[in-house]
Amino acid sequence: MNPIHFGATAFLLAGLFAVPAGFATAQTAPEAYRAGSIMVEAPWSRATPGGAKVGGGYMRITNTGPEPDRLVGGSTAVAERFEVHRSTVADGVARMEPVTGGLEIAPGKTVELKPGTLHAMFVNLRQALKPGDTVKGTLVFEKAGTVAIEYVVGGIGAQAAPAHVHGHH
Ligand SMILES: [Cu+2]
Repeated sequence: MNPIHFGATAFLLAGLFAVPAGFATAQTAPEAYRAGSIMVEAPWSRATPGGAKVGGGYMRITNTGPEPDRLVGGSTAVAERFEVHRSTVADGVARMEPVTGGLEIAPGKTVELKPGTLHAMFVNLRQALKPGDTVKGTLVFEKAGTVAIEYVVGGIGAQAAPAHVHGHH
C-alpha cells in the first residue's frame, strides 16, 4: 500500500469510528424507534417516591412524513392507564390536564414531551419506578399505528433524560 492510499484509508476509518463513539453508551436502550413516518427518541421516566400513583413519561416525537399524525393512546407495563397531559402554571399553581383528541405531530415537526409541559402520564402505577429501571410501553398513533418503546428511568425530580439515553446531544 502506498503512503497516499494508506493515509486515505486511515482517514476513512477515523470517520467511521467517530460517529458510533457518541452512541456507544446508548446500546442498552435503543434510543430511536420508528413506525411509518413517526420517530420516537430517547423515552425516559423518573423514579417515583413510594406510594406514588402516577409516573411521567418524556420523549421526542418527530413526524418525518408529509401528513399530520396524532398520538392517540398508549400503555406501559407498570400502570393501569396511559394519558397525555399538559402542565401549566397559573397564579403560581401548577396544574395539568389531559390533552384531548390526541396530540398532533405536524409534518416535519418534533414535539418534545418533557417535565413542566407536555408529558405522558402513567396513571395508577402498580409499582415504584427506580433509577436505572427500564419500562416497556407502547404509543399508539392514528396513522403510524402502535410503536413499542422502552423508557429509561432517571432519578426522582430529574429534569432531563439519564445521560446514557442522550447519545447525540
Ligand atoms: Cu400529568
